Amino acid sequence: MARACFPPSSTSMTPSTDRNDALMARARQVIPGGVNSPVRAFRAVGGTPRFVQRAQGAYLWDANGQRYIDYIGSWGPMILGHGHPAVLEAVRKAIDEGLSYGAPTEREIELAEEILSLTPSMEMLRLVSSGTEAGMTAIRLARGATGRNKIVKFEGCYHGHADALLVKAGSGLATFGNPTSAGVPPEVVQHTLVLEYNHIEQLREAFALHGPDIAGVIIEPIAGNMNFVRATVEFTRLCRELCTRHGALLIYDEVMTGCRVALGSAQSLYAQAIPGFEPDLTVMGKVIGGGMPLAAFGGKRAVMEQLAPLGPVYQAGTLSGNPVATACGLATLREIRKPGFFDALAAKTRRLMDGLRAAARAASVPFSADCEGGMFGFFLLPELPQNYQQVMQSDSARFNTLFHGLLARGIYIAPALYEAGFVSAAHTDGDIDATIAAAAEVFRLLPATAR
Ligand code: KE4
Repeated sequence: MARACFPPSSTSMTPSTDRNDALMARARQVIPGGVNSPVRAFRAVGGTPRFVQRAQGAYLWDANGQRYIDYIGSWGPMILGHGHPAVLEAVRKAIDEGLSYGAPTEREIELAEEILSLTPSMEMLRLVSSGTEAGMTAIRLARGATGRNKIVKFEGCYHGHADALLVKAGSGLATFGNPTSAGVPPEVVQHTLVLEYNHIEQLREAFALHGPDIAGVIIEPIAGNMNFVRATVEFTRLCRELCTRHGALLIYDEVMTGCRVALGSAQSLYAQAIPGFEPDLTVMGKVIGGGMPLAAFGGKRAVMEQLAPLGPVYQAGTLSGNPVATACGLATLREIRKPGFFDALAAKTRRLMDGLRAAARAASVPFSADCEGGMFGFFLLPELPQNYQQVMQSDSARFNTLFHGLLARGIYIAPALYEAGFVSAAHTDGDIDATIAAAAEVFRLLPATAR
């Protein structure tokens, strides 16, 4: 998705970043933009990315030895915090047994069984190495299983960087999307229809126009790539009804929300509101790999058996089901399924949001926040947004000031206003209170005119 860049803010409050600056200059010589994934480059907020030296528990240390309370958690996977002893032990043991075999292992079955037991909508799954790969293959599978080409996605949702999904809305419902990246031919996105998130009438109209050709609808049920925007229950019900009526597959992208907003992922929350609710395919990543390159997609047996070697839909991977990554994921899932884990995590996240809300109110800063399990989002807007257009009404200059103010106080949040945040089991009440106190200071520094 194309996103605007903003000028760097004053760095007068930040501690010395000499070594980060030096490393960035060196990185730029050998890695485009100095980073291996664009959002790490701080382009939206300006300034120099922190080069991480090490991490432990809730903390990261940068190249200057400066400590930060980490609310990015590797963009979601680190639900236990960094360096959890049970996870490290499982990984060390796995390493001793070999790094990769390119052959099946018992541990892959165990991890598949573990994920399936938490996610009843899936009867089978396949393990891959990234969320992008999982989302891309779920689309191919939906097309292969239905014999149709059209895919519906929603503006502001991100499903990885597969060509067919790097697309923004076309000029109307009768036209399909436009590429958001150079290198994606218009023909490749001609079958992707981009609709507004939570827009009931548009979804109805899209199915009325294209129903028999739609292979699937892919959605982030809680859109972490719009910071934190929930699909309404009404919208979710309609997605389900229309897919069922028209024979399309409902694909839940739970790469971010999977085992993060609840043990049973976001779909378990919607199933509480809509009895019997299930997506047809689920895409997962991040937490299920515990910090190693691992993701998955799964669904009902009849659909999953369309995959090679059983069926005609091809998919493969040299490192798929890697023995070290599966050990890491399995150890992580075994921790998070312990009784009370999610209640405690959700309580911490709520404590953070409640504290930030109160601090913003005290400084008369327009603010709204939402959270679920260990995932949160906040906006410098008086009301929670419902779609991408509303998210983008956030004042980027004020977010920029907030971001750098927090960073200077040792608090590391995502360097973009459209990215969710994450609390881990390692965050203490003390960390959270320190974060709220830092935010209270920064809220008071926001330009008076903007409050
Ligand atoms: P990866 O290919 O990055 O493993 O996963 C792609 C993906 C798919 N679906 C959702 C809902 C996602 O959030 C992601 C990846 N998330 C981004 C953060 N917005 C990862 C960070 C990055 O791109 O560097």
